[in-house]
Amino acid sequence: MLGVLSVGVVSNPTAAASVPKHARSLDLPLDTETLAALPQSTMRAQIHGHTIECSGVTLVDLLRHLKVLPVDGKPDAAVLDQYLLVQARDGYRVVFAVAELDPATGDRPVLLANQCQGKALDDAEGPLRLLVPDDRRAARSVRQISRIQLLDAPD
Ligand SMILES: Nc1nc2c(c(=O)[nH]1)N[C@H]1C(S)=C(S)[C@@H](COP(=O)(O)O)O[C@H]1N2
Ligand SMILES: [Mo]
Repeated sequence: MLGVLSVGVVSNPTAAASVPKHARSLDLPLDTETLAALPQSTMRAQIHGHTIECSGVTLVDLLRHLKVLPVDGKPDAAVLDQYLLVQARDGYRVVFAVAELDPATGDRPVLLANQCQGKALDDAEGPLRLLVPDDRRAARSVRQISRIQLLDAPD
């Protein structure tokens, strides 16, 4: 794909304007101070048949803090092509549409957890992980989170 794209750009200068680009890219703050200042929530989810209970901050509250989502009501239509890319230290990556999380649209709860079963998370799991209780399998319950970016879908 990239090869095809660069050929197009070289042969047709006007195509340069349509090179996929992320008009908006924002790293979500994941530091302890920011997260501790936000509302704390608890969620329970099944992972491989056993239930874990974790606490932390919902992705919605983090997006509200950043003014990506409103505290109440419908978000701006601009969020409809935005998504979060969640990356882990082991290279695992998953995405969530902002609209999927937005309480006025998809309303899928996702917790950014710093504690499970009443304890801080060890290096294999944390210090931060996701919990996605309504997913049918735990594949997006990312452990070892290193980065969460807010991105615009490419042109
Ligand atoms: N960083 C990272 N997170 C991950 C995975 C992974 O390979 N790496 N696997 C996912 C899958 S497929 C599942 S089922 C759950 C398993 O969670 P557990 O290790 O807490 O049981 O983690 C998810 N989160
Ligand atoms: Mo899994």
